[in-house]
Amino acid sequence: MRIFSGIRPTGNIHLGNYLGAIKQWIALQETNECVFCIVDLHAITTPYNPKELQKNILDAAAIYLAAGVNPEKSIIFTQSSVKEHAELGWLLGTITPMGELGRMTQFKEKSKQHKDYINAGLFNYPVLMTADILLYKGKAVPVGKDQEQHVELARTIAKKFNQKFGSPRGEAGKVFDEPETILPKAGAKIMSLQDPKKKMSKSDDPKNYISLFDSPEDITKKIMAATTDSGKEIIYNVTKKPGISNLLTIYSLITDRSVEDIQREFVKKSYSDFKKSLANVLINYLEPFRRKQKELQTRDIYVKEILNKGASRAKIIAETTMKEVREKMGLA
Ligand code: AQP
Repeated sequence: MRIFSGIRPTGNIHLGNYLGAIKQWIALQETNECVFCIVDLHAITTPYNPKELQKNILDAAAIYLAAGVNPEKSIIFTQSSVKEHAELGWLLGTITPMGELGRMTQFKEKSKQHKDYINAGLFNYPVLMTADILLYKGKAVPVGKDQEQHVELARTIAKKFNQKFGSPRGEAGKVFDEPETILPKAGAKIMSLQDPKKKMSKSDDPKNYISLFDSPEDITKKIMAATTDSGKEIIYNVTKKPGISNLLTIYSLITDRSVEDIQREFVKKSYSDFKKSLANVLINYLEPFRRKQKELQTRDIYVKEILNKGASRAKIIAETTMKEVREKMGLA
């Protein structure tokens, strides 16, 4: 099965991005053909600094590699280096109803967040994301909960395309499969450390998230300062204890232990004991990420070469799909 997923190089990739998306990729690449993109064309739909974009792309590539994405198995590349993404995005825009785009939660939230940066690219984001997936005939998309609505829309657009341009031969006449969302069983929505009712997000103040490259000191500071709830017990209860529940979820996913098991360990212990232990667990878990980043920072050429090779492999698939799409749409 071919799988597609990506991350916006918009700064510090965090624990939410990792637990919601990247951790799944590592397992999936063992038995599937995976295409993992650094989606820079999506990154520029919200305010950004052009001088920092190339660095953010290389940082994202370092995270993919440090997390265990294997460039021998999976295709890793930067979206803008394969022009077919933009072309297919434009073509699919012509069959996407405006109403569907206006319903998208991400568009509404980002428009509120960046009131003076509400651009057509942000509105069309889900169309480009559909193009990203369909260009590789992706059958499944491992993402966090916040992206589920976009994959649903990708299914709608794929269906519309098949109905409008596919051959009338049922399954056999289909140009695109309708891609499925793959959500992790737990960790599909990691919450902000300071406001556990909001999702962890890179564009928030760094106090709200643990970046995968955070120093041990920063990890300890952020976890110790994370919002907890009234009461003393370390119990999973999202409604009554959203802060502690979020920290328990993180603890469980990082240690591969059940939440119940962790709760048992911390019966009669304080929030502070629990947080100290979580900070230590995170510091150890993220140590290879920091080490790999340091190593890769001195090996820009090597990382760029991986991205270039990935782009060449991606281009072969993308060109084949585009040839078919142009023919079906009467453009060739
Ligand atoms: N808090 C989260 N919990 C679980 N998964 C998450 N993802 C994002 N936040 C969480 C998943 O990470 C992948 C990459 O996300 P993205 O960079 O494409 O954009 P995003 O969803 O908008 O992530 P951020 O961190 O909130 O970035 P900004 O602040 O730049 O918008 C996706 O699979 C996403 O579901």
